[in-house]
Amino acid sequence: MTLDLFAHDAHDPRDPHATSGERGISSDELAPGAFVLRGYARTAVAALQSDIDAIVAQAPLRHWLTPGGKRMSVAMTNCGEVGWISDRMGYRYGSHDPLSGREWPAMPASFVTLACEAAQAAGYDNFKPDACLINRYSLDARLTLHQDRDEREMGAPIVSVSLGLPAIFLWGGLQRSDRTRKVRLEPGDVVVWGGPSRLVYHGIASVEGSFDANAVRYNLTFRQAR
Ligand code: MD6
Ligand code: FE
Repeated sequence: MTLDLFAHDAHDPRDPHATSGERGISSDELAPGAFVLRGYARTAVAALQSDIDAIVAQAPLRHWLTPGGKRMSVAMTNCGEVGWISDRMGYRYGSHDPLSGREWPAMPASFVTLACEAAQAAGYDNFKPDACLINRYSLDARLTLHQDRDEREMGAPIVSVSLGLPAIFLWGGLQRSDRTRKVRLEPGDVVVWGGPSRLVYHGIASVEGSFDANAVRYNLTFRQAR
């Protein structure tokens, strides 16, 4: 399926009136309520990356322990009113970075705008993200199949932005044992999901290498957590 996305888009400074079709953006519907907006954030990747670097300077990326005591291979940090935390006590959202004891860095206005516009393009009005989880994947990092269910507001979608190296995203069903399909996510792709797909199992199977041995993948997920 192809949606006609925005008639205008604030992320393309060259032509704010270009239609999504003119900008080469298409959308795949993964399942009811879940869309991959191909290249939606393409013109914003450099600005997003420098905002991420500034956040990481205040709240460093770290490898959380799972409640079972395993070190996660994905390195994480947060910005926004609350951040996603994991340790032996479980998964949860908290207003302070446990490493520093300080509040998480504020969510840049450009992040909020991008997340809200992408949500709207997928049919979700009034998205108000209060949490942005920043994930960094090196080549050996994986994210096993999981549901995102630590948020209070299950009526709100999640908006996920891919940057850096491409990755193979696993898209399953509402049961962990459901078949998964593989979706290749490239930098600038945005996945929006909610509604009947809000609790679909998903993960990252692998990250694709490149000639640059230091390259990594970043992913931003915006949530309405509280
Ligand atoms: C990732 N994303 O793309 C991992 N969760 O790196 C997620 O786990 C995720 O992309 C909820 C909604 C969208 C996502
Ligand atoms: Fe997730």
